[in-house]
Amino acid sequence: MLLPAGVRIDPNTGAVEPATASYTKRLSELRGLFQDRQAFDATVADGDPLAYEVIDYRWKDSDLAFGTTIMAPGKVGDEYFMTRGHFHERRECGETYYTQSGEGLLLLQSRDGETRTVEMKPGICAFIPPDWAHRSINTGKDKLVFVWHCATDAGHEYGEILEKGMRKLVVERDGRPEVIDNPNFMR
Ligand code: M6P
Ligand code: ZN
Repeated sequence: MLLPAGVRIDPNTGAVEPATASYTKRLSELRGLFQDRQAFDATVADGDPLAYEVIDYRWKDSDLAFGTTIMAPGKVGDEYFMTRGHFHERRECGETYYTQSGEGLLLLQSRDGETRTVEMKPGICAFIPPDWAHRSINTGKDKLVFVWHCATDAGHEYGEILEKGMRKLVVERDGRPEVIDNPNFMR
């Protein structure tokens, strides 16, 4: 039987105590995501920085799961560090992202190609409707830490976003984040 628990989440580090699992993604594991391949190779060669970490509180016998994502600040060329981005395998499942610290943008794209962004900053809980692909982007100078909540068996579907990219990019222009069309988006 699953038992109730109070799980401590550190808003600055994203540490989850107790946690059930975690993984990290280094930049080299995100090949193909960024537009500027030369800058990508150079940044990987220059220490292959940690891009993000995901920490889970997840039990297969529960319908609900949550955890944190901790995203490092950084850029590849003028593109900010980002997550891979995914739809959910179970298309009826949405998600929430509640930002604890840092600043970023949540980039969303519906199945029929509508795009939206939601600002990520402390105090904002982003609602991700079912069947919208979502990618988070750290546009700040510090860590971006957020708490996510979704169905335990929502599943990740990476294929379409990995193959085609997203329709929009988030780049730095004059020191500020700007959302632009992705010139390499494959229809
Ligand atoms: C959020 C959640 C996780 C997801 C992670 C990284 O924390 O949505 O389920 O795995 O972001 O995103 P991605 O898997 O797209 O790289
Ligand atoms: Zn998700």
